[in-house]
Amino acid sequence: MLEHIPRAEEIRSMDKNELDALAGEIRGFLLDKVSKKGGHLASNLGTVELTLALFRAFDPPKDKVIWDVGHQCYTWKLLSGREKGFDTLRDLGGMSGFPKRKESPYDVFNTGHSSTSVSAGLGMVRARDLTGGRYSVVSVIGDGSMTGGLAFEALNDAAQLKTNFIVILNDNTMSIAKNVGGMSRYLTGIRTAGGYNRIKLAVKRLLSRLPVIGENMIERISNAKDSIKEIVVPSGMFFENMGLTYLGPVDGHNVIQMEKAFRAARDLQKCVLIHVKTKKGKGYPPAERHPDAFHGVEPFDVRTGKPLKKAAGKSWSEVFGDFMAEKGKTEKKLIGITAAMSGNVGLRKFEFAFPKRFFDVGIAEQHAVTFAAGLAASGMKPVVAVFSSFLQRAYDEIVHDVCMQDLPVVFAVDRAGIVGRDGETHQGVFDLSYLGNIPNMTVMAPMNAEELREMLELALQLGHPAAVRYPRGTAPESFMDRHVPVVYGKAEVLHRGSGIALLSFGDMADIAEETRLKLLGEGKDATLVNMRFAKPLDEECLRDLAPDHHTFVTLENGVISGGAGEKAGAVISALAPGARLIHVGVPDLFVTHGNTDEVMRLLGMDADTIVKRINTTEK
Ligand SMILES: Cc1ncc(C[n+]2csc(CCOP(=O)(O)OP(=O)(O)O)c2C)c(N)n1
Repeated sequence: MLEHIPRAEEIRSMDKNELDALAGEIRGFLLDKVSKKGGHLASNLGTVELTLALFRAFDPPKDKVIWDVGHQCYTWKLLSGREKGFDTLRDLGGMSGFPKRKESPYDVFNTGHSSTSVSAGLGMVRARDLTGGRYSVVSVIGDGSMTGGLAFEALNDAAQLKTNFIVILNDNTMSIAKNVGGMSRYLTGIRTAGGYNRIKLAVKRLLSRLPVIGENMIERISNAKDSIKEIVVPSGMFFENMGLTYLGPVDGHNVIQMEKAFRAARDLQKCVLIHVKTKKGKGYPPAERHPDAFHGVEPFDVRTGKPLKKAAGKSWSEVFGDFMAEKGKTEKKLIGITAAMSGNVGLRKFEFAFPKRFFDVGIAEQHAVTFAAGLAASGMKPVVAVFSSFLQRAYDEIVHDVCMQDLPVVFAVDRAGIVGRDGETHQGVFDLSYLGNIPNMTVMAPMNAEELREMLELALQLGHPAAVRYPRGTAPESFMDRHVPVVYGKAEVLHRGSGIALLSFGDMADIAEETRLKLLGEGKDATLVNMRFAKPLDEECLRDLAPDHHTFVTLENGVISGGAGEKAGAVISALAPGARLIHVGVPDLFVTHGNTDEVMRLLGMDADTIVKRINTTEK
């Protein structure tokens, strides 16, 4: 048990044994809290000693530390006075699971999406130098996040620096799952420091046995550390050749060793990359064995590692994954693409069944999209499975590489809508707006599993760009016990009433139906439409409703501004100029973390609030 949270000065005065004991207690604390509240576990267990070393070598918050993605910052939060926050971790109004500037001066930059820390850090370095500041700037980035192009753009720029900037590469060989690609292979190839020394000795012995090389020569070669390094260990050469100084690899669970490297780095007037090796899930055997399963967790039993609650049914991601695995059997040109999220988006079955047609491109959404465009231009049927919020990264690639060329790329847009406890960086609320404005793009939103499958089928047959967006959580298999097959561009009228029309997009169907039933209880027989297509909109359906409806309520799990509801509203205003329009969706703000239902109520996206709005004259 962690009985006392030490202050930075106390951490600095601890010896190795005390530091090891503290690290163990912190792990116990994190395990206890995360098992109760859910959150990111494995990455946080891996960065305990790294955080302690940062507190010893630097003086935060004067010195700035930026955590890439930020899912590994729990020890940082704990040691910067936020112990109590762990009781409300990721609750509505509680402590965020990611760094937040408004939460603490120790959080100098908000993160959540990967690969931003080096750019942000470099910006802070330039600002420091322009204003004569005297402090260190440290960006901590994982090997997974290093696969994102933005990180390379920033390192390329940082190589020009003539002042100090420290990048700590936290290499645990894992992204969420096993890291992929050339950089990952390269990092794995870099030997441990001990290994390097052993190899140096072996070379020395080998050379001494060669008759033509004398003792002097051996010494000279052995001392020419860099050239020996180049011969036997290409340690950090990639970074060195770029113009960065490489230090490492350093044992990321040895506080003293890391502290030494960090202190040495502080004195160099250039960008220094310190390669730290850690173990994801360190100290909790189930997480060490299955670091991907313990990357992000729901509340679980610490003894068994098993979730406390059983899933209520198949998730939307699983329905998508099953569709892909089945479809792959007959559609030989079907390609599954993920940006380091195979398990999360449900592509695992496809990955195992069709390894040659599955591509994990690393945390590289931009590349994933243009890569898919290249595949589509060559006659393949690529499906990019991606979270709505991460697809934001690839906007230009969607416009320039896919839609402008009208290429048949299918986007399976997962986590579209309010996602809950991960909070503002992960809310998938912009896609209806950002996809709905692009020529050649079709945008569909299913209300249940059956529709998701049909929409994916339709998207694959279309021959043009198409996106199917669906939320986090369990997918209802059917809705209102009825099924009308999906037809391109057509909405489905679920109930025909008059006066009030509820126009629902995707998973808002259940809230729309709840609203309809409440209105019915008040004697108002509202029409309920499952719009299905955000683009193209079914204008014929709206024309049909215009004569006998005075109020149109659009419902979408996304931002109102520029969304499907506003677009429908423009059509309705032209068809029925006097009609009252009510848009239900996310207002013009970034949506905080918290339980999804609570958050939706806060935003007025619940049936009670909708009925209230309908019953007032408020527009
Ligand atoms: C742009 C973007 N895409 C995907 C993700 C989802 N994601 C969160 S953490 C993570 C893996 C990060 O790996 P790494 O940086 O090595 O950190 P580790 O989890 O191993 O500590 C991914 C893919 C994200 N946060 N941002």
